Formats: sequence, C-alpha cells, structure tokens
Amino acid sequence: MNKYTTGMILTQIALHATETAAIASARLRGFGRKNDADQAAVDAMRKSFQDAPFSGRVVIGEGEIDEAPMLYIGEEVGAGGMKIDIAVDPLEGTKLCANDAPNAMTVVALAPEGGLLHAPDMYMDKIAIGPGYPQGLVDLDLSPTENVTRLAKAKGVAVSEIRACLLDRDRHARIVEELRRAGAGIRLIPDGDVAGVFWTTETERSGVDIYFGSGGAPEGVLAAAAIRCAGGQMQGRLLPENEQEAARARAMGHSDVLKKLSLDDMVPGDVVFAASGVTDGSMFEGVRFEATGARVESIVWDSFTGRKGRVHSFWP
Ligand code: VTB
Repeated sequence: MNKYTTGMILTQIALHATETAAIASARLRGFGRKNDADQAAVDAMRKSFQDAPFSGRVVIGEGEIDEAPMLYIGEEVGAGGMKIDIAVDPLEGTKLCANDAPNAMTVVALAPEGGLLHAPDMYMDKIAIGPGYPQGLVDLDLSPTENVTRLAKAKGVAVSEIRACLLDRDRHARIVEELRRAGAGIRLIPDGDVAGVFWTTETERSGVDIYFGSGGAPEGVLAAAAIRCAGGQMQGRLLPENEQEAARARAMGHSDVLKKLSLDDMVPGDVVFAASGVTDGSMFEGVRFEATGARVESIVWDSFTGRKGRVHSFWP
C-alpha cells in the first residue's frame, strides 16, 4: 500500500476513534465523575478500533494488562490488515472533563509497526516549539532563559512577546521563576500537556510559543506525533523517580534511560495524529449536543500526505 493510501485510511480510523470517544465522554462533562468519563471514552475508542481494517497493537494505552482491562499496552485490536502501532489517550484531562473545564480532548496516534516509542508510565521532561525555526534552536540542556531568548530572537520579537506554557505544578516553580526573571509570559495549565505541546504549532490560534516542563511520558509520545506532523521541534527525557521506574524503562527497551530523546527517537517515521474536543478549548470547540445528534470538532494531521485537517462532524 502506498503512503497516501495508508495516510488516508489511518486518518479515517483515528478520526472515528477520537470523535466517538469525545461524544461518549462529553455526555459525562461536568458531573464530577472523572473515572466514569474516562471509562466512557475508553469503551467508545475500543469499540471503534474493533472493526477497523488493520492489525493494531496498543503501544501507549491505559496501562499494563493487570491494571487496565481495555486498551492495555500490548492489546491487539482491529479486523486484520496492515500492522499498525496505536497510541491512545482516550480522555486527555479526565479532571478537566469532570469539571467541564477547558481543553479536555480525546487523542490517538497511529503509525506503521515500530513507529511509536514505547514510553513507560512515568514523567518525561519536555520542550517543544512550532515549525519555521532553525533546527536545534531550543534544547532541553539549555536554561529556560537561554531557550526563550533564542526563540525571541529567531521570531524577531522581544522576550516579553514570547508565551511559554507549563503544567501548574510545584515541581515547575524553578522554571517559572526563571522565566519570569527573563521576562517571558507564562500560561499555566491545570492539566493536559498534549495540548500544551501542540499549541506551539499554531501560535496565532493558541497564543503559545514554547512548551516546558515534565508530564506523562506516554503523553509526550502522543504530543511528539503531533509535532512530527506539524513540522515543529521537540525533545524529551524520561524522569524515573526511583530504581524501580528505571528498571521498568530498561525492560521496555530503554537501554540508556536518561538519554535525551529526539523527535526521531519518539516518532521515527510517518504518523497520523488526531484529537477531538470534549470541552471547549484553545484549539477546537467541545462537543455540542442537539436534538438530532452531536457535533464534534477535531484536528487530524497526517505526515504521510502532509495534510493538516480540521474536521467538523455531525453524528446522528
Ligand atoms: C500529566 C500530563 C497529562 O496529567 O500526566 C498530568 O502529561 C499528571 O501530572 O496531560 P501530575 O502527576 O503532575 O498531576 C495530565 O495533565 C492530564 O492527564
């Protein structure tokens, strides 16, 4: 199958999964029941993959087989066909959905077998910027000050015009303090760093230039898929908190656990990335229920063809 056909088929599979999961979890928006909302998204996504024309294997999912009955790591889904690796975050921002707060979304990335890094469930340090900048402009090993200064210079604006995005966590206090001293603007988000990263790819819409800080490693690979499609830059580094976590990473194939991961390490080849809005957000609107059905807004980006789609669907 050529890459255009692959891209088109994976686009439809990914979109079907994120749209149906978004509708299912949106029905539980604002009820304070984050686990139920997550379960609804997982069920819908699992069902969506069941009849999909591929032999899919979950490489980033809901957890290990003993902790997640559905969409667990290693689970095989699909009706048969090309071998595809699947990364899912059925409901990214379960708390956001439960609180009907902005930016809850459903997320999927699909790549030919071997195309997505197997990320253990631990923290990852991340840095990302959008397309159009010289390669290597920012780097995890540079200070936050240096990164925003270089970015401002490349963009041709003052540092005060640069907006950084971070998860609002105590562990980020030092980065925040340093960025304030450097004079950059900061958007602190309560949850959802997949969005935080991909916002950097559409600064005019989102207002975010650069993403910093640590969040889930699985979310890091999903975000890397978005960056791969949009042409931006991203680096990650696993942050095992103890020897057990480091051993888990090694068992998953990370021989050098603390290696600085490039975009190519995380997503070595072509990929399809899709995300659908559950609650309203900076990139798309949340699900709207009407008398005869539901409206969903999504992005579906495809590095096979280079298409960056924005899709509005109606599901009766
Ligand atoms: C991170 C982030 C996610 O949850 O995993 C975060 O990557 C949990 O972080 O996007 P803490 O352990 O610091 O609370 C999300 O924000 C949402 O699932």
